Amino acid sequence: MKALLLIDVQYDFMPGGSLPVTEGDHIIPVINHLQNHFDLVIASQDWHPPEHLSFARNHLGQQAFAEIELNGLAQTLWPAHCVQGSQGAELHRDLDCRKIAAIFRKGMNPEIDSYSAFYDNGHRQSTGLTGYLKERAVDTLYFTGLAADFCVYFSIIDALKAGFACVLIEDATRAIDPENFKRQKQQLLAEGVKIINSRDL
Ligand code: VGL
Ligand code: ZN
Repeated sequence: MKALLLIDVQYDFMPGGSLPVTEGDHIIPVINHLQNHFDLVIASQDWHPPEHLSFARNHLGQQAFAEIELNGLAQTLWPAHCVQGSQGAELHRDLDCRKIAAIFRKGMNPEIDSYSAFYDNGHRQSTGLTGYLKERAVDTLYFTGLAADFCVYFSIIDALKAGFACVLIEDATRAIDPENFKRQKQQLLAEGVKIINSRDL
């Protein structure tokens, strides 16, 4: 059984949002079309409390994109984004949500960031996504969404560890830093991830 994963297709990661990814909105029609090929579609949603410690504004004298240590883990400080209940945290209205069977929220604990849809960055707490997918006999995951070099990348790393075959649909994602994503793609290929274009499906 295969499943399509839509990672963080939220306004704050789109042009005009607080942590915009270049061309982030270009992936929406691609994802909408892709859904025709899947019987199971799952989404994730970055869902931070206002006091989340990944936000630069919650650290005196820190600027967005600074690198700090937070509770023993390296942490990039971000502009405030995807605050619970805010418009920026909503899934984009042009995203076809009719087939989304479940939405897994992450990043609720203010003390730790959570890029992956499976675990927080310290692997301390699971979202339950692995169990959900295994119970539905899913063995192959197709990844789409934002941002390619953060939440999509770290979700794939965790999915590999959990034993899922992983396919990254390249034209259904965009990176915050495309150069960084280029290196990550080489690593993912070496670990057995298939990288395809939506046309190839
Ligand atoms: C993300 C940075 C901070 C993402 C979430 O969805 O890729 N990136 N929070
Ligand atoms: Zn976040």
